[in-house]
Amino acid sequence: MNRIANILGRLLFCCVFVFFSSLNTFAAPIDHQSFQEFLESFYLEAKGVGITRETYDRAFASVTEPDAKVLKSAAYQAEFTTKIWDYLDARVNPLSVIDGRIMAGVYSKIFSEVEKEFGVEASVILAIWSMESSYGAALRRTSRLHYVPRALATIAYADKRRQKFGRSQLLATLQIVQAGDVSLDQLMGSWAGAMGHTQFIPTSFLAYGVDFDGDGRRDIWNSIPDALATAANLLRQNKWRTGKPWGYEVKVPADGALFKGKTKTIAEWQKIGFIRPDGMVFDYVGDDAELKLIGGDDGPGFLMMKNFFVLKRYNNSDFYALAVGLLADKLAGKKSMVQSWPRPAGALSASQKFELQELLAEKGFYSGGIDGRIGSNTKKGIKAFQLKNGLAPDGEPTLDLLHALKK
Ligand SMILES: [Ca+2]
Repeated sequence: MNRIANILGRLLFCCVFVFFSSLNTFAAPIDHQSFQEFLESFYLEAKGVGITRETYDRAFASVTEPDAKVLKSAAYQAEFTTKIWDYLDARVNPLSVIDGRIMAGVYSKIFSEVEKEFGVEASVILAIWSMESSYGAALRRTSRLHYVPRALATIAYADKRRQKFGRSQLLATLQIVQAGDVSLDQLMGSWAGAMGHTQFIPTSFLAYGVDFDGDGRRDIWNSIPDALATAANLLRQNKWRTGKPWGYEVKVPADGALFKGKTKTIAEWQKIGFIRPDGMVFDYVGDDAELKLIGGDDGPGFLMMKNFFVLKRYNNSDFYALAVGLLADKLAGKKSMVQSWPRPAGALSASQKFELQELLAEKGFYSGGIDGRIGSNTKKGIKAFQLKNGLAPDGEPTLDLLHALKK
């Protein structure tokens, strides 16, 4: 358990709701104000939504300058070349499944109450909890957390591209402060303001936050019942269909890829020749489903139903919603994907990625988590190994490299 907790603790924080895609960030003050001048002028806006001077001053009492780390994160340009199989390897793997089963046992009473109240299956909430904060483990990495009023004020003040987001989220944060859901020293979140076990941004917290343990506060930071119920509430409010699948993996018939992005009933898809790869029959043949080819035209097909799109309300990404769906299936003991992803020749499978990290660690080239995520630290380790062994230091995790490590 310790090892699992430790590994989970190292899993990267997953930032929910917020997926920024444009490319230019100018981390410079907007409107030529100093940060203090900005805070002073923003009070008028806060006052407009009912924030008292007392709340405002209390929220910013400890804040003297922008959060430099927030600006650094805001300027970071995410890689857009991530493939779905790499994304899933890092999130739907033996580790997330084992720990999910443990958490399902520990919190079984809460899960059955949440299921009863909100009509959302425990396996789905577990999968979201895993994706958002590694079942809370990410919240213990306090060095990665930011004081939310300061983080959002920084964005509103200096991040041209996200200024509007920063301002509206900052106003929502001040409303949370005023409502007293959480003490100021615990009002921590990601650089972009995603908070607590289920990584809600402030406006979503205000819209969906639930006090499920009945102590009078909606506390998604410390109360597991509140956090899980809040996630379930978001799905319910967006019309989650209890007991129905998120969709089906399908075998795409010849030329079937032409229908990519089209919506038809399952029965209609069947008529065109789409089948389940395990030979099982479709349920819900009258339901609408959209054909998605998330791994490209040569990869497995998916007929995505209503619940898939409800999951995207949590985080508007096909990768995210598919990962939640597949992990939930595994946690519910259902069969997972049958077909393989079109991984390029020489690419590693999920288990081989774990093996690679273990071997690098054993040989002293890597000290990060054994989590199947090939991030910059793992790549650094690979390069160090390659240099030491006379190989071209490209940092790429390939089968050849794995074989070299095994020698
Ligand atoms: Ca509560």
